[in-house]
Amino acid sequence: MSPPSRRQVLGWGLAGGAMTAAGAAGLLWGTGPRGGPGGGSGGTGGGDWGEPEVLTSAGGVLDLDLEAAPAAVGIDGRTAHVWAFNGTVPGPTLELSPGDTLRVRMTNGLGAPTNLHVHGLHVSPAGAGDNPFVTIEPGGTHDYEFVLPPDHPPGTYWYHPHHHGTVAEQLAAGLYGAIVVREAAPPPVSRERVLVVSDLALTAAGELAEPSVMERMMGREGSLVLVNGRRRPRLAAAPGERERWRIINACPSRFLRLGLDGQSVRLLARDLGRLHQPVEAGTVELAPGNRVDLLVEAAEGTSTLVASPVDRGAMPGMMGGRRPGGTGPVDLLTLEVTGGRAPALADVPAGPEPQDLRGVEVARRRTLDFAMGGMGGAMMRGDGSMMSFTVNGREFDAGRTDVDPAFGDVEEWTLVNSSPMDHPVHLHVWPMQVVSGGGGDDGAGDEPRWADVVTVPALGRVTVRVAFEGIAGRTVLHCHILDHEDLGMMATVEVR
Ligand SMILES: [Cu+2]
Repeated sequence: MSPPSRRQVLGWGLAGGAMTAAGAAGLLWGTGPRGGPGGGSGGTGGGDWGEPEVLTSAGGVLDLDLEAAPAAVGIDGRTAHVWAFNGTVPGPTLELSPGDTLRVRMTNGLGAPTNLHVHGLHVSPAGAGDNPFVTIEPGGTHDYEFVLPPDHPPGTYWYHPHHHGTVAEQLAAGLYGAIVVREAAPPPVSRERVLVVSDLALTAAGELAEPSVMERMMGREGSLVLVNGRRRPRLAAAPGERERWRIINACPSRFLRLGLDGQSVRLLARDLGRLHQPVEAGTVELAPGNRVDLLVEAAEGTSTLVASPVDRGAMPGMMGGRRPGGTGPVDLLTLEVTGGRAPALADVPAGPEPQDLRGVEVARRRTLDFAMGGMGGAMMRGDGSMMSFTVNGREFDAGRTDVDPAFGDVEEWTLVNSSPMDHPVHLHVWPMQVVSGGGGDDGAGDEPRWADVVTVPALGRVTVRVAFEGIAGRTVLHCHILDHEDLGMMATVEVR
């Protein structure tokens, strides 16, 4: 991978704190002398590598209790008061196979409504399924049942709350976890790791910090960027080993442009889509919600996984020149490769030929316009209430049906962004194939490019095709800058 342009030493609070009222007042956790193990001068960060508990299906079923509740967790040697699934950040990793049934009895231990979404899974959105219209009141429970079809694409997915109006807040508080759908014949690797990347904004006392109105409109970015709830963990490998990293961007708004200096890295999969052949990866970019599977061929030395800043646009005249993602590179983890050389592994065989909708007949074409209203400078009010976030000019209304594909049809959608900020668009249940626009050349050439979050650049457009097959029902599409979604940039989709 290409090296990061430069390296900065980041005090956690100082990085993003400049954009918050709390940060300006010096109240963010980390604005004082850096503490905790490894947090001192030139430290490589606190804590060693770790992953959440893994819960694996047996006999075709994974059955678990999941409670969303306040929790005190240790981060970098200190105590942070967050919200967590089953007391850990991230929550447990759920390991499934195609055809499995996932049953989750979810309990709401928060003081606010919540629910659960299984991001990327091709499962029914009806009833007890992946239903974004469910509300679990405080103290309540809901029994979810997600039935994966036998031909469900293997891959890296994740879960998080999806209750409209509080999604960004609940993710920013610590509520997310990984889902891995196993392959029958995985590529040969020395080991596999799950890397859930998230960000947190904490006060000096370790409490969750409130975002400003401006931060919500830009999409909040916590200054403390974590991998599996740890700051700059260290992990070890031997030369010649091959690792598979399943990386999930669980940040509410932060884009990740990832580079791993000094190592040979190949892109194996994006979102649900295993590439037919892995390709050499320079930097790879993940919008919020995106995943990548990387193959790392370990070479002796010490390397750092760095998230470089991504310019995702700005609102003119409203940010005082500050732009989201402009806080400098962030070191995510350190890989130390030492010791005797591992025996060589077999080559990675080609994956299945991906489906390609480019040659098929399109039943219907639509244009979906993602807009931020009230942009005319003077119209801006201090409370942000003049700013509307819309799809085709309308804010989200759960009772209205916006997009109504017929079951079995292939549709072509032109996703238009008429605003000056990027919007990563996520469609639940049915994956999208990018057929034009979208940039982000990942080296896979003309190969079909599948994703469940597609970034539509500021003032740009992207064309996708979607096959509404396998599953019918009513769900949503929305911007995965989750503050934008909460502010209205979401539409209903009903497939009949
Ligand atoms: Cu957006």
